[in-house]
Amino acid sequence: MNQSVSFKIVLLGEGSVGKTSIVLRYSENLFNDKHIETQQASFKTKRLILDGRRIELAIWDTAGQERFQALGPLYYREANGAILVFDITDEDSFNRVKNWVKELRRMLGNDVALCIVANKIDLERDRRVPMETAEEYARSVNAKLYHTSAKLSKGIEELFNDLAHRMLETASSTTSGPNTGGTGRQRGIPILSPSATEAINQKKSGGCC
Ligand SMILES: Nc1nc2c(ncn2[C@@H]2O[C@H](COP(=O)(O)OP(=O)(O)OP(=O)(O)O)[C@@H](O)[C@H]2O)c(=O)[nH]1
Ligand SMILES: [Mg+2]
Repeated sequence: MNQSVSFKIVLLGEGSVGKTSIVLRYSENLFNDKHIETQQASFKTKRLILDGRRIELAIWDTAGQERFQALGPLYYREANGAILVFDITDEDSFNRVKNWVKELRRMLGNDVALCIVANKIDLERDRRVPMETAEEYARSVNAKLYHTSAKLSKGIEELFNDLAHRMLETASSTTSGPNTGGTGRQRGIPILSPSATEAINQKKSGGCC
């Protein structure tokens, strides 16, 4: 099998939209009904095999509350993919996603794979953001829209698999190799030695800054 390729993914979005829940569902298949406000960004590592390639995802979960907003650039700076989450029952959270999209496009250009995630689809009754509005918006900014429920484990696996595919495509189409993006961003890092893999594993789960 080929070398591993490592990608950084960052989750952004207003407080309470379900970022931590999405990561928890994907990494450990767990769900917590309580909102424990994220205070410090942390990451989890997930390994998968796609198209015969070994992939390692470093998934950064960030704090959504307003007072942490200025820290965003610390976490999205070298991201290959960004998951921008809103809660379908909260219109403000959708507007917040629009702000993130503007900021990411401005700071990272078009190479970052953007996923807009409409979370809490199990609360369809209380929906405030029409599906068509979200779809139209995602198209207009060249992002993909995903519909998820971390609670019911719907759409989560598909979200990360699809994003991994997209990042892999972008990395493969970079002829000049990794770490050569115009923005100085890493494009998918081949992990060359077992010790490099080990170093990442040691940081696995709960790394924070
Ligand atoms: N019904 C429903 N509730 C959800 C879903 N995802 C998350 N929640 C709930 O929404 C609340 C907030 O979830 P979190 O994952 O902590 O939200 P967050 O975006 O990480 O919030 P911050 O850390 O403050 O930025 C919790 O009570 C979760 O149980 C979902 O898909 N459906
Ligand atoms: Mg959180």
